[in-house]
Amino acid sequence: MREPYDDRSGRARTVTRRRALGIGGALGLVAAGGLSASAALARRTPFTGAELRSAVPLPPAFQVPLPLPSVLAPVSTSGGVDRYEITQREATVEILPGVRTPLWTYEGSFPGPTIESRRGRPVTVTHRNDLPVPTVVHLHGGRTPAGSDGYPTDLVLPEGWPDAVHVTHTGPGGPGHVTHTSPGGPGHVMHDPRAVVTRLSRDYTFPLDQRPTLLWYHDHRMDFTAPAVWRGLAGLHVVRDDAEDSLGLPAGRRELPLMIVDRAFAADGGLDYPALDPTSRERPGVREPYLAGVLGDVILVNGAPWPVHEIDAARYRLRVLNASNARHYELEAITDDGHRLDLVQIGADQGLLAAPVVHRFLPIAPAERYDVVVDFSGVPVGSRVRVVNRLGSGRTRDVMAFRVAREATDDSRIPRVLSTDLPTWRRSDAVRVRDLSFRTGRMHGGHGWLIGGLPFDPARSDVTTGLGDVEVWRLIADVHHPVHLHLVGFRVLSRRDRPPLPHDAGLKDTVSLRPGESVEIITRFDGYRGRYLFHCHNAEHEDMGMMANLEIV
Ligand SMILES: [Cu+2]
Repeated sequence: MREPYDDRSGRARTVTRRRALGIGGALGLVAAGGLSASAALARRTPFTGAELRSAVPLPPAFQVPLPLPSVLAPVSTSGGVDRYEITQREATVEILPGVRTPLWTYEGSFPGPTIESRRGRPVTVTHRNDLPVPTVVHLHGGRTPAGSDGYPTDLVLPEGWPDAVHVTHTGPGGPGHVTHTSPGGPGHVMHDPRAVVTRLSRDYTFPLDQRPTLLWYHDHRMDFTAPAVWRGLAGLHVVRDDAEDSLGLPAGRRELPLMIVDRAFAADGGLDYPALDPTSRERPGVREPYLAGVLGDVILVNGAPWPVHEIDAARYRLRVLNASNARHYELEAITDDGHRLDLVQIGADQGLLAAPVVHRFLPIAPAERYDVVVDFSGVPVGSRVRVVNRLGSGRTRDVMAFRVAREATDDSRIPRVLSTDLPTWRRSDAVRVRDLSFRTGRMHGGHGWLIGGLPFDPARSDVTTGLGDVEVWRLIADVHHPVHLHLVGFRVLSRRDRPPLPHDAGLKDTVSLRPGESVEIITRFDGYRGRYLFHCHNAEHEDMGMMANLEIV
């Protein structure tokens, strides 16, 4: 098999030593020498963003047990709908051993509780906002009616949030009116007459009429998504169906969700984040060196630093999510004696592939998911398999480890045919082709991240398409931009005018554009009419303008 990243070869290693320069330096070049200089520099770096350094002692790797997020129990299952309640609240959690870290959480934990659902069975989640700021919930990858999709101005206001200062509304659930200050400062105000603002709580309904896969829910508030997710507002949502259950894939305790993030810790034990306004109340944005993205020096999996998990010598299904704000990973699994285990990809963002794809390492951008089977049966009992990020250096090279604890029987299998329902859209099906650039630029007198040369404006129409239309989008990037479409899954048609890479297989909702790269995707705008979004899922880029409206009529 062709190695996906062979075009970058060994250069990344030399560049990581120049970390002090980072992309902060590259952004300096944007001002001095224009976009091409930025792209030229970024092309030689494996990351986009700048790394915070923790101010507390960090634990050794592979000591803390891997937590598994608790599965939320429904409050009701009557009437064909599973009903859940989640309270968004502050909580203090021990992430690093002996260190107390205040977080913003769903139900007091990070990650939030997992919701397990069945294809086609609706789920309603009542989110109550007990946090000090407005929130918005988006179910990433959900095929969701627009009213429950978490549009960034559909705020849920906390108690005591002043109506008059930034938001006015006509009543809970009623038509709202949001006035919001932009990153450009208080002089620039945006109006969104279509916002639906509620106070204290909101019901989100998810029909889940979609392929089974790993979704995740997270905050999506206008201008403040990055700090809110960084503080802990993220959780998993699994969709299953009978067809997938009958495949014989590793299941039960041999199916593990792995939510990977990076974070940094301040001297007081709290999470460090370079916000201009640490309260996330008024002024969005981050300090200049971090404009390209905020990276942490601690890798957490399911909320634990560099954890270890005891396993059987058997196949495991690993459902990997990169929930980091800006960090990219190239994951590989290496035994202590240096042997690399195959990563057998069975699924992408939007569910099962047609057939398994074997990787030696897997690149994963923010918000992407991979469903992977790893066979540990050949690993001697008592030894260890490390999951490593080839793009990291020093401590960020380690992610987690598995310790093989015992021999075991294994009746799981990986069928040669995993699914037969993947869309087969062809170029000739497309009723239109759009070109969309994802680039840095000026926004309201400051630095921004732009789509098609424009920063996000909720009141502007960007893409309008008909329900059922098939379109080809040609996306082009300056630095790394993981591009995410709400509502629909898509297929990757080409990368750099060449065939897609092996990890582009299947149905995706987020595609990783690497520096200077163009990618073509094809999709059918199916499901629901209404106002949706597409955006960069580097959370800092997203907050600094890199979103656009997707109107389905
Ligand atoms: Cu971006």
